[in-house]
Amino acid sequence: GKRAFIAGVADDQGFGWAIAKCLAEAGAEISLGVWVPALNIFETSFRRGKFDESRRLSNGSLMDFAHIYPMDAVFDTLEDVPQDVLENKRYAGNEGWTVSETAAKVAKDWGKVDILVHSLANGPEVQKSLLETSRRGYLAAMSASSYSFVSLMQGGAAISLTYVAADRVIPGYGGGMSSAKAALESDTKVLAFEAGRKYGVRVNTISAGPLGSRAAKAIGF
Ligand code: ZID
Repeated sequence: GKRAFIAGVADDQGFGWAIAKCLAEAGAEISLGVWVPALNIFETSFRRGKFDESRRLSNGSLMDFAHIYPMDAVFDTLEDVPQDVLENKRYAGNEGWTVSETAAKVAKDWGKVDILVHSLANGPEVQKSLLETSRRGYLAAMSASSYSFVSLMQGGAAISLTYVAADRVIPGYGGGMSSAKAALESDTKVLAFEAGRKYGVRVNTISAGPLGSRAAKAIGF
């Protein structure tokens, strides 16, 4: 079977979870990269059986994960992490969660990843119009939602999720999130060219329809 790493699952409500299920149905082994501050509640809920119903596959078995890693896709190396994050109590007790450290763990535990699924985005100022968005908020949206895809590319076939606000005006999709999706879509083409030649893999992005995930509810979509 194929090995799939899915970045951006923290409950059973989002696209990442749904994609995990499809891949599990198709016989893939799955590991997750869970945002560090969300990991504790995810693992607790998982252990207590909160997701058991939605883990059920068509053959009756429960979807399982080979590994669940804490990850924060806005940091590439430990040197990139500011002191306040290191000391944040939601990060304390977890280690090796930057992108490069996570990639090294995955390579050690698993070897090669066949499929990368990027199902994560974050725009701290998404509720502000682009006109009102600060530089910090804009760059944070790009870092979490666009560069994270570049950073996570480690040689497997890759797919991410985008939104039509990249090329049409969708009021309410602010904070630089429209910019971030436009970058993600352009990067998908360039990465398909580069990684296609370097690794012989495909790189794609799917423009998603509406799903009542945690992220979507947070912006009132
Ligand atoms: P989700 O909350 O399940 O997934 C986002 C995940 O990202 C969460 O698990 C977070 O913990 C994680 N995350 C955030 N920051 C970081 C970080 N720094 N490091 C690691 N993890 C982090 O929500 P989802 O399933 O909606 O989002 C998955 C992908 O789908 C994202 O790229 C979205 O932008 C994309 N997407 C979702 C929707 C939607 O409707 N849910 C739409 C388009 C694209 C959309 O907004 N009509 C109106 C709206 C839309 C479509 C049609």
